[in-house]
Amino acid sequence: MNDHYPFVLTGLPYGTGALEPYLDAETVRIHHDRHLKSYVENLNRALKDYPQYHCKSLEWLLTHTGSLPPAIREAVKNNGGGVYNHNLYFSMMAPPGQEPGESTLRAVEKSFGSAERFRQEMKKAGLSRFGSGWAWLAACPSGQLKIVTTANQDTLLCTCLTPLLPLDVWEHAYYLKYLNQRGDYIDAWFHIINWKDVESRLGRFLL
Ligand code: MN3
Repeated sequence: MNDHYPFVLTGLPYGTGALEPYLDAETVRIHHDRHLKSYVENLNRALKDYPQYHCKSLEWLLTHTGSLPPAIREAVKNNGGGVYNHNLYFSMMAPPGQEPGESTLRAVEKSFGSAERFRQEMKKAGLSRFGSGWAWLAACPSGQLKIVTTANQDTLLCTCLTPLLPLDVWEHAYYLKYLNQRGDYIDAWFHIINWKDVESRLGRFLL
């Protein structure tokens, strides 16, 4: 992926129907091809007339929003955050049938007591985020896992937390199939987690 201006829409690592029946092809297609695409386009539009930022990475832009010109600060924060969060989100889902590996399971059990308890906490967090935002499984520098939420397209980049697993709880992520039943979407999403990716992100904390 092009990690500087002009940012490009990253392709999905699976077919739009690959997450069925938990997440339908139409939801995945519209979410990726329209919503994520708009974030990419709006980010590029915001940066277009500011060549001094054309060599900057997305992470740099998102961790330096305070130093950006006021005219583009919000647009870069919201659309850049949208690009960053969605690239993680789409890459961290996978066709049904994956299970957490041994070391991930151990880390989850150590922090939450059990995998079931982790699912309960994650669901509770996703449901409690009022309006639009994200729930995250994240790692503290100590290796302790925790669940947090962020509003809108805020990222975890300016925190000390390492994101391990993002859950998009914006209505656009589930409304076509689940209408207003966010909890049903979250229950379904547990079946399509890319645990292999969680494990590799968790890797450095397991040493
Ligand atoms: Mn979304």
